[in-house]
Amino acid sequence: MKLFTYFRSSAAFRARIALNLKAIGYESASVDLRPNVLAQRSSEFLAVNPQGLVPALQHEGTTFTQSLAIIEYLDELYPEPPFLPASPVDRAHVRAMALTVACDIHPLNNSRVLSYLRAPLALDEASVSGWYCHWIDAGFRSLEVEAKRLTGDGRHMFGKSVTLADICIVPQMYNARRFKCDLEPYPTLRAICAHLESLPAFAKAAPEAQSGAS
Ligand SMILES: N[C@@H](CCC(=O)N[C@@H](CS)C(=O)NCC(=O)O)C(=O)O
Repeated sequence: MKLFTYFRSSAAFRARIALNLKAIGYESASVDLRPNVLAQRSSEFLAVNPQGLVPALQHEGTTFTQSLAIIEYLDELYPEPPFLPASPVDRAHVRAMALTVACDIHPLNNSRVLSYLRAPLALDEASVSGWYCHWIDAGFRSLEVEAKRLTGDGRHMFGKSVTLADICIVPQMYNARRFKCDLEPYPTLRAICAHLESLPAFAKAAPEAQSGAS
């Protein structure tokens, strides 16, 4: 498998965690998202993913995009360990928490959105950070309540094993720290992430563990 990734991309971070949890070896192709490079908008990468976003995964001649679709593809291809619980009710809870991150927080804070705030909207860095942390807060407030209700051990978002919700929360927490958002109001999420980040599959997927991280 070949993963188009960027060390700092939180959506690619999700895919890297999933690949590691399934113990799938893969080749990494770095797509430099820095504003002065914008490799995601090159014709070469747009031929891989017309959306110009990472991650993208190539496997057996097919290219897959969207991190959650990639992760569910891997889960269907390699069912162990499962990323979703067995019952439909529990699966819906896990998916809801994952989607809170992937649909309600991340898209508002993606790099192209932040770039748009800087230019043409001319927001200064303090305002951009304020925007970032506002949407973290809006999402984390509900996730804190949900995780407190659904965790089985204070170390996982749902139950007592790693699920799709854990794969999504860790990269988002990483970025929230990077933007210096106030995380004091989220003790449950912080405790869960502290545990998950100690697991090899998560640690190996972290931005600083990627080659070319700077
Ligand atoms: N919903 C997509 C989001 C992908 C995405 O937004 N990736 C970001 C990095 S985290 C990206 O490639 N940004 C490039 C840009 O904004 O131009 C997914 O889950 O894969």
